[in-house]
Amino acid sequence: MRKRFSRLRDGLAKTRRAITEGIRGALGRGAGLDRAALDSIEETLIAADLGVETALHLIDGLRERFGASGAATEGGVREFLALEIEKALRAAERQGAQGEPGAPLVVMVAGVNGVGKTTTIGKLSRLHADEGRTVILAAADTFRAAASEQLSIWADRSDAQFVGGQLGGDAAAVAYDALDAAIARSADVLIVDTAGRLHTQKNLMQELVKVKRVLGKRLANAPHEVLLVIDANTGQNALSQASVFDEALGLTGLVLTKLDGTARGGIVVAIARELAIPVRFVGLGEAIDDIEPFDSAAFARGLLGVDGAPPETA
Ligand SMILES: Nc1nc2c(ncn2[C@@H]2O[C@H](COP(=O)(O)OP(=O)(O)O)[C@@H](O)[C@H]2O)c(=O)[nH]1
Ligand SMILES: [Mg+2]
Repeated sequence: MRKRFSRLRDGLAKTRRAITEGIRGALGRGAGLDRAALDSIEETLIAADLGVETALHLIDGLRERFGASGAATEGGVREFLALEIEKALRAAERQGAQGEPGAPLVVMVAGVNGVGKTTTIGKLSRLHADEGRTVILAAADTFRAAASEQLSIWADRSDAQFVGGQLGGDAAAVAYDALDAAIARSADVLIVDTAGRLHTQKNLMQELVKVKRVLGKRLANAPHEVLLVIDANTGQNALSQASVFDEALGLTGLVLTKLDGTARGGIVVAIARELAIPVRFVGLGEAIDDIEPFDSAAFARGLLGVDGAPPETA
């Protein structure tokens, strides 16, 4: 438990430092939460990628909470922001998909190139295997030869089975065959990897829609989860990625990768608040266990440094 807690805390270190230093600087002029201080905190929040809309909402809240007296302490401001952010994250939470008894849980994973889809699938596969579930990974990324190979390596690492397709083959056909195999072998979970694409590439988005539709033909209600993987360093473009993929596929959740080392962790808050899509997992490194289920409270506190955790080095 201790270790997992610290990992998220470490991942948020850069974003937290930027935010807490910004708040300290704003209040450090000794004029309390005056207009200039609020402006400066607003800039800090926007720089951490919380988004303009969310930043304005938080600043309004601060003005209301501390406005009249203007006598705000650094700790008080941090506590207030952590609570407001936790509220925003909780509002987007939704129950995870269960799948149906006697049939595999089908998870489809999408996202633009290089965000960490395949790596995330390997990590998720490991999490399921650790819970005693049998997992099949399907390589419906048929664009690159290396893609299939990469996924099969993750299958080995996570004790999952692997179903691939031919290079340049039909992604939907691979997905269909893999679900067929998952049902025949009574697998508990099928995770479908897809080729990276820009959300602006209409024909490729159509292919994804087809993958989704075909899964539903083989098994009613599949896929049960449609996850969009987003690189935490993407910045505000993540918002448009999420909204376009959501429109095409109906996302059930997000995975935010590469939270380790980014100073832009606030994007999670912007997405949750503006799109109401829940974050399911965060990626905190390249190794198989560098993943954590998303925890709204831990995230909000880690972002503002009010989690009371002992220092990382302890
Ligand atoms: N630091 C860090 N790197 C990651 C994380 N997730 C994935 N990566 C790296 O991002 C790169 C692209 O990952 P990949 O899974 O191939 O992306 P895909 O193209 O979306 O399938 C690889 O070098 C991964 O090791 C993460 O959470 N943290
Ligand atoms: Mg990939």
